[in-house]
Amino acid sequence: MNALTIYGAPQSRAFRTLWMAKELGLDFKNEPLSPRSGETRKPEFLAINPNGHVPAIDDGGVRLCESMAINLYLARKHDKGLWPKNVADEGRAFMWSLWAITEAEAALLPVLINRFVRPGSDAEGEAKALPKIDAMLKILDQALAGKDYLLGGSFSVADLNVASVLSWAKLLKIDLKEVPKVDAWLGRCLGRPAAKVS
Ligand SMILES: N[C@@H](CCC(=O)N[C@@H](CS)C(=O)NCC(=O)O)C(=O)O
Repeated sequence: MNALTIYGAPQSRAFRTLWMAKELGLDFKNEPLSPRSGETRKPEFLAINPNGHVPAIDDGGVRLCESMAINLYLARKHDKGLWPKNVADEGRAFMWSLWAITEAEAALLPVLINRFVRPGSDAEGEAKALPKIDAMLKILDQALAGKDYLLGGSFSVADLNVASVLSWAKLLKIDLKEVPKVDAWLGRCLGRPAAKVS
């Protein structure tokens, strides 16, 4: 029996957690609930995550939601080289994980909705979001100056969390030529074997 169950289809934000579990080489079970299908509103799932959102995990009775928090927890618990080596870098990993949601995802989401989720539903939202995407990508590009990964020389939970959100930029075919360091870093991160989750 798997101690760890990950709820959420690989095409959803559960991709972030499935990638982390594969990086860590964990034995886990995936319940591939699809968002907007009604599966996330069933009482059995609401007992796991009352918000009705994926990803969520049940790790031997530890029930968590929020993709970034789950990944920080798993990387810390299993300490297989993805967890930062000092408290300053832990702070940076927390910062980048929150940044991934509040800056990167917030900028990308309106475009994802308008192009894929409800095509043509919010052209104005997309137009407002595009400059925010440019700004957020420039900040990330500057942060990557002189290093291969966000915390320095090696891939960490900070990279996985930010790159898993930035994978939407690839899906949306956002042009990354003005941000070459992001382009190369994202290629390195998403090219990892564990990032192929389906
Ligand atoms: N901030 C949350 C967002 C989770 C979320 O909104 N997930 C979507 C799927 S990608 C969802 O479960 N929606 C529920 C539904 O529409 O049924 C996280 O990062 O985990």
